[in-house]
Amino acid sequence: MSLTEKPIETPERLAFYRKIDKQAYTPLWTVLSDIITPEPRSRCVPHLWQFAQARAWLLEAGELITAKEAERRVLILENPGMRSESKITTSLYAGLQLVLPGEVAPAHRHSQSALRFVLEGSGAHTSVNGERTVMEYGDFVITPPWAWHDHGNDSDQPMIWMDGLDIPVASFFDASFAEGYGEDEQPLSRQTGDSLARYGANMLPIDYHRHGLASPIFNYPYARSRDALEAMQRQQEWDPCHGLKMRYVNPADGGFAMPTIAPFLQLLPAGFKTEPYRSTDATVFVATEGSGRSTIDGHSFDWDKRDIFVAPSWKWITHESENESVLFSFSDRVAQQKLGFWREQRGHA
Ligand code: GTQ
Repeated sequence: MSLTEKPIETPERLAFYRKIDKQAYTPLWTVLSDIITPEPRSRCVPHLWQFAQARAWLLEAGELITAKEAERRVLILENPGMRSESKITTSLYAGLQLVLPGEVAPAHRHSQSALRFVLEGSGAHTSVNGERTVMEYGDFVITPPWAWHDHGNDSDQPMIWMDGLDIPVASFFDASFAEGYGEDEQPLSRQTGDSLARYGANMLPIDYHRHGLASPIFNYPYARSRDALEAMQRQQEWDPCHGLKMRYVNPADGGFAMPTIAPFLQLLPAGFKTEPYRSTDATVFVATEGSGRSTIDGHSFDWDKRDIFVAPSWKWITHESENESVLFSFSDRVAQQKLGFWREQRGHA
């Protein structure tokens, strides 16, 4: 017997299994090699969603249902290996949300954490815990667990962003709670920009005490993150597997910005080809700038600005940038690291 093989069955054994099965018993040796595997075995497959296609279908959805009636007008990006499970990876959900001019997506809250990554439009807003933030292309916005949030669009253009949520994690733990606020918009109690000033200027209020696990900053503006990458790239210190890759942090503790979802932003200079890399956190990438090609588990995906693609756990990935490119990405790395599961490997033999 080993972890990779099952014992050969005999008629006596099979009769025994049938007898105990009726009372909800299963012999471990018949399933061990399926449940404790030498390497991750995932139904998650690599896939790319083209933004142009998604956008057309989102706008079509915009003629079929309002944001208010839908509660959230979102097209879920479903992993082709896990259809009808509302997952982009085994542990994470992703969707594309459209808010049309004049619309509101009503205030609600849930145990699941959400991130937004803005892909089109300018000037729509999200309010979180009494503060409104105005969103621009590439902004990374957090809705912490159980925080009231509503979205609105006072601009004259459609607004589209990617949502990333830990819905499958909450489902796994059977820990989903949700409620509506009862009004479209929550009352505002803080000035726009207050959180970023208070927590996002390399200072913290002198008597700051954390409340909750998410970062107190809830909009990480793209302009700032992009400026940082621009300044750093002059140093020409490229990680062979990642180019120049940064993680969005919670300034209160230096950990990831969210308790369950790890967000990243990376720059690849023009013509850069990364060395193979794999890690146990299946990762969702958004091409924020540029164009290129990523090869995941031997499948190549050409991406353009705004396309979204997913790499499963423990599959080799390489990126090749055509021109200078920026990739936003998110995964469950923060959760895996806290629980002791996370592994990575660079450059296969
Ligand atoms: O904006 O609150 O894509 O509650 C899925 C569930 C977005 C949201 C989603 C949600 C939201």
